[in-house]
Amino acid sequence: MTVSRKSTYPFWTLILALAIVQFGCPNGGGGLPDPSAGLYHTYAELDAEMHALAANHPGLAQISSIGKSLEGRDLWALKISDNVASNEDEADVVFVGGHHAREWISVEVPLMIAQHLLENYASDASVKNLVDQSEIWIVPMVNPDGHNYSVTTDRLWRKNRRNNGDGTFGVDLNRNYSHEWGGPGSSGSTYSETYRGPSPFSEPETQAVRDFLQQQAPKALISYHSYSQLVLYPWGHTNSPAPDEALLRQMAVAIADAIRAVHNVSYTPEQSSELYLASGDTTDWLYALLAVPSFTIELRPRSSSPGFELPENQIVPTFEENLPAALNLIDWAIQQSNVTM
Ligand code: 0X9
Ligand code: CA
Ligand code: ZN
Repeated sequence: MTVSRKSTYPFWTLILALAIVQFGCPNGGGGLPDPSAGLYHTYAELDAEMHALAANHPGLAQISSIGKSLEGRDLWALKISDNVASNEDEADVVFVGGHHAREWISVEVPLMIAQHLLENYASDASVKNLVDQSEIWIVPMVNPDGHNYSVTTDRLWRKNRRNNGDGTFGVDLNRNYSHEWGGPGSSGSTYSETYRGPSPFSEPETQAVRDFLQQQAPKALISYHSYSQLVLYPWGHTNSPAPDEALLRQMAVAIADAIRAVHNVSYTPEQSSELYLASGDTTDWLYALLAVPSFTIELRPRSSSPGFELPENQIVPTFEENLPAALNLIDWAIQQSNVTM
């Protein structure tokens, strides 16, 4: 008689097990392989890069978490300044990105600004001057849960990953800030892409940004988004002009001019409300709180094709054209602090 095989598992599992032993498993033997976003950074890659920047530039760069996302990811901030460990009496300037999950380029631009400042500090006297006289904060990914979902599951995801409890997910973080929360251009429907959440600052991500900005009280801020190539200034919740309309407009025009000077790409400066009315965004809230210039820059491309899916070969030129404007804004903030009374 023949000997029967008594194994619980079919024979092919043995072959598979041998194959894994032979060829290894991409992720240490468990779970899914790490997601990839090509030349764009995933959350894990951003985390690693920011820690590497801090480690490679001690005294000049310091990483901290300003809070955690709903799913528990740290919201990383990189501070760049001389004597970085001390809170000096220097102008604070903030560059944030990644409020909206699918706007991958909005993460890359602030990250590359940080890289530029740190990698050129020793060789470029103008960079050194700016960094020595200011405290620059880079918060490149405010919505890591949504970004991860965009990378792994749904490229065009916008909101965070709040379980709304009715089968829908997500709050639009750029409708969740408190100034005129619930006003025009935001939705009370959980199904909407512009769902404002159940209350102002209902989300841990916007709470973290709120607490961080209240703490730092920056002299200026840029919040990067995509797409449309716009330089937007408050107000966004109303067509009425902001109290500092003239200054805001002048600065937005200067930003657009500085951008165009690099690659001859046009970004249109305008009041946020001219794009469309929207209530509860970052820049309206900060401007209402501190009356400091707060801009939303909508990065490349100009139109819905390719829209949010900006080709990788445009990451570097988009950074390049936005760098001088960012440096100018830091310089402007320093000059404000130097005004003698
Ligand atoms: O709608 C937004 O949050 C921003 N555009 S995006 O396509 N990146 O989603 C624009 C916000 C500008 N603010 C106002 N228009 N209030
Ligand atoms: Ca300093
Ligand atoms: Zn956006």
